Amino acid sequence: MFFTAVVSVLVSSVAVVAQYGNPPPAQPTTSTAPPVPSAPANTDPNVINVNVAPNGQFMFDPANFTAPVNATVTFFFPNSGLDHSVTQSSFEAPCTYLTASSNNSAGFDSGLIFLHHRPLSQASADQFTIVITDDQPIYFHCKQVTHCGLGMVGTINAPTNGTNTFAAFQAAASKIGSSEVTETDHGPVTGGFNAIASLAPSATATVSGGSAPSSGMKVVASVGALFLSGLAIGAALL
Ligand SMILES: *[C@@H]1O[C@H](CO)[C@@H](O)[C@H](O)[C@H]1NC(C)=O
Ligand SMILES: *[C@@H]1O[C@H](CO)[C@@H](O)[C@H](O)[C@H]1NC(C)=O
Ligand SMILES: *[C@@H]1O[C@H](CO)[C@@H](O)[C@H](O)[C@H]1NC(C)=O
Ligand SMILES: *[C@@H]1O[C@H](CO)[C@@H](O)[C@H](O)[C@H]1NC(C)=O
Ligand SMILES: [Cu+2]
Repeated sequence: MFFTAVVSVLVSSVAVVAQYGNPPPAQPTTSTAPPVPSAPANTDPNVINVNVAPNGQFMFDPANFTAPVNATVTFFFPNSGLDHSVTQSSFEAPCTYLTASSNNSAGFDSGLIFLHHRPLSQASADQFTIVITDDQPIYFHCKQVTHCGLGMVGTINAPTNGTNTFAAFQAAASKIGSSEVTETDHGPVTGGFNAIASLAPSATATVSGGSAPSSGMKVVASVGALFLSGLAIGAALL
């Protein structure tokens, strides 16, 4: 409890500094991170939960799965550590946001989730949900610099054989590796191609399937957290 409270105060003050335009603070190390809420187990094929960077690993879990039309896929962000995103891309350009073309509408993008700029009391598992609209493959990655090149990518309904498989997509991302181009973060983008996000990511009042950041603190719901998140993003752009 005491330890958690100390960490909370530290992170709170960091968040205040960040709002006044200083560069993003040093990332908390994993040894000081609070418990990371994890996604509930997948038992319903129409409701799929994905952990973003479980245990600080640069991965999605699951990273490669099928989802029927109308299924909801919800990404659970950790409440500490590095910032991450769920950003739609294409097989051809694994680490690049999918812009609209004559072949496709623009991709969905959670935007980078600046969780470490928040007080831990508000850093419950942010969630970002997409609804599958087609049986065609969906490719996505994390836009945080270096993460995609480290293989932090995922596929939904990718072919199981041939050239455009999950394995080939991840290999293509890893091949980009450290020459990955830094992507601009414009915050969340709703919509998408073969899957649609209707809402920006938001913190939730309850933490499903994991421990709350601190047992003594009530987790504050979305509005305040989104406001803070907006400030953090604004500060990062200065
Ligand atoms: C998906 O949902 C829409 C709207 O509710 C419905 O019209 C459609 O039949 C559903 N498709 C499938 C494959 O379930
Ligand atoms: C659209 O798809 C065709 C066929 O796959 C491809 O040749 C073309 O380059 C694509 N156009 C764009 C703008 O992505
Ligand atoms: C390759 O995948 C297609 C569907 O994506 C399937 O119909 C076919 O049987 C697969 N072929 C092999 C050799 O696994
Ligand atoms: C990706 O998922 C599909 C469907 O679940 C599976 O058939 C395929 O073997 C997986 N590919 C890899 C590389 O894990
Ligand atoms: Cu990441």
